[in-house]
Amino acid sequence: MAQSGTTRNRVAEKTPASDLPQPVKVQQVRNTKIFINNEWHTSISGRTFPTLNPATGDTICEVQEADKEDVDKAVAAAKVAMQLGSAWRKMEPSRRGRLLHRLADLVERDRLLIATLESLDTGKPFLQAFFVDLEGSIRTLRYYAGWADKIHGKSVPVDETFMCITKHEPIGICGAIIPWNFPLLMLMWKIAPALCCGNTVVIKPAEQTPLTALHIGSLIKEAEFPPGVVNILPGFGPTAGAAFASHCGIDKVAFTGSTEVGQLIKESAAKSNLKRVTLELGGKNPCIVFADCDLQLAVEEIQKGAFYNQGQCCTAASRVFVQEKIYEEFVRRSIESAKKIVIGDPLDPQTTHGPQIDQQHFDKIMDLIESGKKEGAKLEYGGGYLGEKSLFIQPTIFSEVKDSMRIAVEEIFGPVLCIFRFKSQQEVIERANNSRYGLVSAVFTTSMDRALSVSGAMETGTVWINCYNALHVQTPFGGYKMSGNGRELGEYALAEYSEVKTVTFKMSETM
Ligand code: NAD
Ligand code: NW8
Repeated sequence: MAQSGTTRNRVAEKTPASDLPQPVKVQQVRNTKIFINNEWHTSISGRTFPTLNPATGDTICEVQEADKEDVDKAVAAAKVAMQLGSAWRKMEPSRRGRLLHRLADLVERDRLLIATLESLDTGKPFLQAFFVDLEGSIRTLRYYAGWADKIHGKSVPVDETFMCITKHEPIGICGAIIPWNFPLLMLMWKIAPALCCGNTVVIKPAEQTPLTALHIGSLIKEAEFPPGVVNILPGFGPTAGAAFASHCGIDKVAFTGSTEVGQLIKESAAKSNLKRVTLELGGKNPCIVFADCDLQLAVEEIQKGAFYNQGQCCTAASRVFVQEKIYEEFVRRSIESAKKIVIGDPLDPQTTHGPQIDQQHFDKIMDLIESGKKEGAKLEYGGGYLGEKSLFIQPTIFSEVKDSMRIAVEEIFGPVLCIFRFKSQQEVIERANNSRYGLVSAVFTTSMDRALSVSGAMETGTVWINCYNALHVQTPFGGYKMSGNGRELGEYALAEYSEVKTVTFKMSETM
């Protein structure tokens, strides 16, 4: 059902427009080629592909399409850059940190342009790109810049005739396969720890959203990273992406995306060279709202959690369990809160909700919304889309959702909030954990005891208590169960980008 009429339910709190960052007018996108060895290359096949603006359906520009042969070329360059005696290999660790800081400086300088490109390519509101994606990216670079000269091993006491030390060495050539929901931020979560540990990288941005990654290519060159240290290959998953996973010259792949593709990557890694694999996959993230919580806080945080980035977050709050005593009031306030969301042009500073990424994804979300209606969930708000041929889906709220419905089990990755009813703590813990996923969960309560005991019981890599999407570059992020392998961010991510070497000296003389 197409919904016409008001796309603007309410105008957001007025901030004088002149005080807000403004998008840049992009006449022509400058960086559209394959970036290898600090140079721009056309594809070996000669093919290009268009990248679209999801808000309008227009082609933003054509981009060179990398395939297996281009991946081979990039891996060869990354290998030379990594060789013993190369500038990168010999570089003092603190200089690697300086380079990462210099990259952060350049990202800050181009912040408006990069946020504009991100908004055009993904459809996310420009201000969110500016304040969240760019802020997170800059912080990630600076955090790992600081680690570069602080990565060290230990001396290990064994018996007195030996001296044993451990060294943390780079793994080698690290592939990064990036999704379309946070194209720049996910790239930074991978390249910052990889480079800080002294690796070289080959990156494949998602085919829907290659533009900010390519801009970073130009900044890598300007920051004067040695050629071949960072290589960027726009292209498709089954071609360029699959070539990463099966490549015997790639030592590690870090992937963020769907569980299905994560499984394919691990399989190819096993069959090729047993490359290391870290995976950040989906979630079906439970939020537990106890009757003793600060209700308005819970409503607002969960709302942001469910609808942020049009629901296209691996962290999306997708199963909200509300204790029966406050259930009706939670639903009522959630509807009130959803009415304040402003759907519109992503470049408009008032807009808080943009289009979904593409037609295929739009169709998948609408199919799941229809399944919710058919299976008997109660549609409380939204459920439609705006206009013909548009990718805008209304924020949607279902109540009376039952655990076996498709919308309760499958990752929707769209703006759909599903509300469930629960009675007891024990019951809700079991239901919350009854999922193949285990990325994040949230607990809303004013009882410290309850918060701590429930957080202990959650089978998820992150538990947020009285908050949501509270990501910090200093804290590790990753999944239990089928939500992934390994951790990104924080000190823990360093372990995913280094090999530990034991060096044992036999001493001929002892005291
Ligand atoms: P996807 O997993 O297909 O895409 C993610 C990345 O993997 C892209 O760069 C893509 O080109 C690449 N890729 C695809 N097939 C590949 C292959 N065979 N080998 C190597 N790389 C490959 O995700 P999608 O199809 O864009 O989205 C589908 C669903 O995935 C979404 O609905 C959502 O549930 C999930 N998803 C999750 C995240 C996340 O942040 N965890 C991000 C995007 C999508
Ligand atoms: C890295 C990330 C962040 C940050 C702040 C606010 C809202 C949502 C997200 C977010 C360093 C510092 C801050 C968010 C980002 C990525 C995903 C989901 C949510 N990140 N943020 Cl996958």
